[in-house]
Amino acid sequence: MANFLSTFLFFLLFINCAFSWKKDEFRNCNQTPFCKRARSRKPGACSLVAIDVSISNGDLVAKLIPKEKNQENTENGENPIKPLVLTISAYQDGILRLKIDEDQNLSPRKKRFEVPDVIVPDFVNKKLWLQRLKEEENEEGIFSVVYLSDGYEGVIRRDPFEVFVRESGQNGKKVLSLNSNGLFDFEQLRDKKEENEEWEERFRSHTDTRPYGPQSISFDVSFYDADFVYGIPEHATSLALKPTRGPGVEDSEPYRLFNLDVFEYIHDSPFGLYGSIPFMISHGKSRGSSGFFWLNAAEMQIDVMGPGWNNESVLMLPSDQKRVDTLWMSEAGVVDAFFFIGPGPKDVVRQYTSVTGKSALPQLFATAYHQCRWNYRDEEDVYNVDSKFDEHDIPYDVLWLDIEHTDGKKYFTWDRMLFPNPEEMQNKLAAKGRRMVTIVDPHIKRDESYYIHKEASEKGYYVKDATGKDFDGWCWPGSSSYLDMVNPEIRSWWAEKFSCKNYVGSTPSLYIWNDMNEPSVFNGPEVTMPRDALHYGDVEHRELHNAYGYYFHMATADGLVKRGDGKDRPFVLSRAFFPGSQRYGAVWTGDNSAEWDHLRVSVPMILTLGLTGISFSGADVGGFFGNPDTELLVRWYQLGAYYPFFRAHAHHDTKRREPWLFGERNTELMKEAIHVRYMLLPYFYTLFREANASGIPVARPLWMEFPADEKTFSNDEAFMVGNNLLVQGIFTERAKHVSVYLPGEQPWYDMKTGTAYEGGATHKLTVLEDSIPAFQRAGTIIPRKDRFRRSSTQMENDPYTLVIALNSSMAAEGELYVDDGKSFEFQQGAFIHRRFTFSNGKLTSSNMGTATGANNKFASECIVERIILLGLSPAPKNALVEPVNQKVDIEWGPLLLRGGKGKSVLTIRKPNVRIADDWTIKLL
Ligand code: NBV
Repeated sequence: MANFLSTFLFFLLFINCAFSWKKDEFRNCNQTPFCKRARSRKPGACSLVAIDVSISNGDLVAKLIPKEKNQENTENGENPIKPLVLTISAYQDGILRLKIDEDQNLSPRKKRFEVPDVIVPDFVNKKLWLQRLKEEENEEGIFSVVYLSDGYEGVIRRDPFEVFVRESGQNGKKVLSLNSNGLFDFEQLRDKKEENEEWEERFRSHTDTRPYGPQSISFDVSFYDADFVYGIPEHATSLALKPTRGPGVEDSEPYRLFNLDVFEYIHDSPFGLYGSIPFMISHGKSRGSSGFFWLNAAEMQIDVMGPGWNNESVLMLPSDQKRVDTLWMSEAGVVDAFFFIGPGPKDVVRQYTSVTGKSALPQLFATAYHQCRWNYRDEEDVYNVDSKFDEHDIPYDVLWLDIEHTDGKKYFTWDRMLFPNPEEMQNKLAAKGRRMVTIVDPHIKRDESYYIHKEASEKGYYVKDATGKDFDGWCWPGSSSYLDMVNPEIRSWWAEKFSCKNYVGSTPSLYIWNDMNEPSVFNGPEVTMPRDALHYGDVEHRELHNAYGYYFHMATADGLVKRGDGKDRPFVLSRAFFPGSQRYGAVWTGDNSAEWDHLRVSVPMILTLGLTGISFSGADVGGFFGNPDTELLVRWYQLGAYYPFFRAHAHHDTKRREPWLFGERNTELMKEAIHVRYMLLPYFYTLFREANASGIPVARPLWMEFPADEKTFSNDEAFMVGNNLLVQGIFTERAKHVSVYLPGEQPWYDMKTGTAYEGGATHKLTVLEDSIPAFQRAGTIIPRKDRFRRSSTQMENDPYTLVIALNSSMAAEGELYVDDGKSFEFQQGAFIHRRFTFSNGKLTSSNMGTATGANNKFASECIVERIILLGLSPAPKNALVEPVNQKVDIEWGPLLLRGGKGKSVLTIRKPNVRIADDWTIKLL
């Protein structure tokens, strides 16, 4: 009976959630006491001063104490106010790290949580050993200064305490600062002031026992010479973050960072979604970019202050010191903050990813097209969908199975009525070079006959509730518990579950999808785990909430690596994320809706993820909830083909929407969009390698490539794929015209027609049905593979096409990166990385630092079968390949790109040079 009742209640709850997003289910700042307290503080409220500033162990150290008080002072006569310990360290490449915590020697009530496993081990070795402290005094106070990098210094002002990075030398301009507005506050752990002091917090029907009381931290951070700030995903909102406070901003919530499973999220809101990255990047015309990262996994709220928020006249600021002020508030943890000096946007991203890691290089198949739906019902459905792709000549690489493939939502099992022969099914697809993905969520069904539950409960591997019992919450399987993934032992146990032996019915061509890992708990406060639940090491859930999904993703990805004996790169898609998630796999933007506004917001959401290290991301093509009309679906395919992660997905209540279900013409259009992606795979893969090496994302805001062009700063309708391609989405129904701003001084070539458009201008273009505007930047070379196969695997030995878009000096350059597409051997130099340069009528292919000859374990016989030159004049007659001294045909003719008929361009046919070799092709 009790069971029936709870199931009934659960369905009531679910039905309630399923209709639309209920704002009231989630806390706003006013209902969140730490946020409300921090937001109500006035500038200058912080009374802390820095004392005992010195150098110790290569760091600058100091103590923070309240002004005119000493350690004997008490707050309300009860709790001694203890000094806080401040440490500033400098790292190579212009990174300043600031830590502030309670003094461990004064035995605080509990050690506050510092997030482990995010900072990459390599970073620690980049510490600069500070030796000298320079003291300065002027009318603004006493300052202690340390070296940060050539041209920059780290500074601490004593009274009131302030930490900043400035340019060294005469002008000493500030770049980034903390506590310049005096909003710093650090609630130290303490005993109750009175026996009956109320520490509990209630929200709806939930009570948070808060056994440790208030422990929040807040402070202001200022970005100088900044026009805009960006970053801090995940929110469905604009790329340039809109102010949340200040004149003219009514009633806005701060940007919330709290991983949540939000049903039917709205397309423009600062509310927190599935993942959190507390990293913000500023950009301005006069100086460039700087960045700020706070490594903290508790709930965070961030205000972006509009000019004049503190009644300071905007006119008072010198025009070259335009500043964006922000307020950062977190419920718990410590201050572990990083300042990045830039000065270019790419520098900031490189600096940030030197702390949290570069994007993993995906297997090649994962960069191709994925077909998903909740759910492909059974094996027959799978075979049918698979063969329809072939019938319609549409390539795809991966077919996905959602929760219904399991036996009662017990992950690692199969519903054997629907999927009697899962291995055979995977093997049949694998024979065509295709893979499958199954979903594995973190909620474990509390069912004694389920081996995962049995082992986990016996070993004590579940997160505990506040009373110390296994936490029991509701999710898809009903009563569920959650593995304590913060514990490395549990992660390694979990990883073992992915071996082909342990995961019965799996084969090496099966990969994994982690959903609901915020974690989602249907009957929990705000659809997640109670904050007073307990983890490994007595850490409260409130302290690490935002990192839970990260650890789950990590353990799953490690599982796939172990499964392949460390040889194969894993592929795991995760919904929740945290700084560092880029090292473990892809993420997607969750349950969007089949609406034009959701198509539009997918661009800033993906660009923001890229700016904050997560290059491999995408949005559900077609929109998850609801039925897209055909035009929207087609436009979504056309845009999605340029997302780093390209997957169509749909809710189970929606109509089927595979690309062949909308009439011949629309099938053609969707197929065309998918073909564009396959054609560009060599270019995408080269960009994924760049992200892997440098952290620079695959999809980039225009200002990352054109940092001095103000017109690009708030453009979030167009974006760059690498530095060679600009893509403009079409976000309205039956659009006739679209305005496209093409930055820079050089022309751009329409990818389809070869037509040149002037740079530095806005062009009003006629919108076409068959594609969205995409342009190749003059001065670049894009490698492509133009033959179409069933999957990327089957294109492995196909020849290349090089598209050269010439700039006004008749020059261009580009890159091609190739490896085996699956193993880790590229880390040992098993790859081909070429640079192509065109100048003085000559195309040259040269090596970009690959191990050559016998040392290079990766060989490829692939050749270049076609070279297309855009923007060439005057017309050459012949081409000569060197060193073989062979003449090859050239011809003039219209650019023929998938049915489009364009400008007359020059094509060099069949030069047949190998991509692995050095060669030159001269136009004569
Ligand atoms: O597993 C079912 C879905 C999944 O298809 C979707 O992509 C996830 O974001 N999942 C959420 C749970 C239910 C959502 C209503």
